[in-house]
Amino acid sequence: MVQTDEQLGAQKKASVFNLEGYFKEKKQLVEKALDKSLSIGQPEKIYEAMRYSLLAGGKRLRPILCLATCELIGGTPEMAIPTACALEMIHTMSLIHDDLPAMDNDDYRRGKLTNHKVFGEDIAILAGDGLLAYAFEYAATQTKNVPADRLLQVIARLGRTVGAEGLVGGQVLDLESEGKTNISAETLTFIHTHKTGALLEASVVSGGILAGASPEDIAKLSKYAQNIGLAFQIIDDILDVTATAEQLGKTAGKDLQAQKATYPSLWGLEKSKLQARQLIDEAIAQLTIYEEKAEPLRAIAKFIITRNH
Ligand code: GRG
Repeated sequence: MVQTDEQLGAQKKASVFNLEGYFKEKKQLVEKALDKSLSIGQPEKIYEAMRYSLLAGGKRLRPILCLATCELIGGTPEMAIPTACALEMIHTMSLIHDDLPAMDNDDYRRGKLTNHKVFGEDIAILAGDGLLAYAFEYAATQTKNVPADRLLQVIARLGRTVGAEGLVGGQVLDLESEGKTNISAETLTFIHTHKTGALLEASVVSGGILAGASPEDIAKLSKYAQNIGLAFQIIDDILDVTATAEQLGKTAGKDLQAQKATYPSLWGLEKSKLQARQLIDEAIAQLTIYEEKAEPLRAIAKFIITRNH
């Protein structure tokens, strides 16, 4: 039967992926799991500090990417949820340490006072350390129905991601570059692929590993993640210039104030937007073979460049 243009249009509309609904459902799952993952123990103060930042909201992008990829490769949310929580614990600890006076010195994060502003610097450092250690313990002990060799790969990957090969390395170069006016695009890209990209890539890849992805899948997923990771950071830099503190939930204009090299300072706003768009197109191109099963990952990639917070 030949379909009319109207019928085809209606069909297309109905099949448009509902990212808002998807985010809402996955976010609820993640929030519930995070709340359950960490109850108050002794000494109470450190658990309160850890929970304060872990449950302070945020987009929960990393856990959602992990869940989405696990499902894309044929796994279940149950297989990925402990790793998804571990990823958010690692992300949260990196934000706590990043906000410290010795680093970015921020008073607000996710619309709330930063951890050290509420609990003091000493406890904030320890809350970060506690979350980092617990992330590994949690993924290792709580993951069910996943072969041990896959879990071991995920844990090794997470270790590499947080260390000098990843977040720590990126942060060091970022700190060393502050106030320098001659930072190259290569240095800036090194900083961001390590500081931001590495954890996004680990989120995507770990979901795949848990579900038993092939080396070919992992290669495609890695490329997808590297591209969205860099685009994410370009947009972050753009938002630091264009968004309000209210939209960001943290101080706006911080990069300019700290004389940080950013993509807009290097390329200007228009070229930065164009580069981000190209990276997203390349990321989406990696997903072709997965057809409609990859709709969540495609929609997340598009969200990254249209987000305003
Ligand atoms: C990991 C051992 C270890 C130490 C930390 C401080 C540090 C080393 C690294 C800094 C990492 C960092 C803060 C990178 C910035 C990443 C980034 C763009 C954060 C904002 O992410 P969103 O927008 O935030 O996903 P929400 O609040 O939505 O989760």
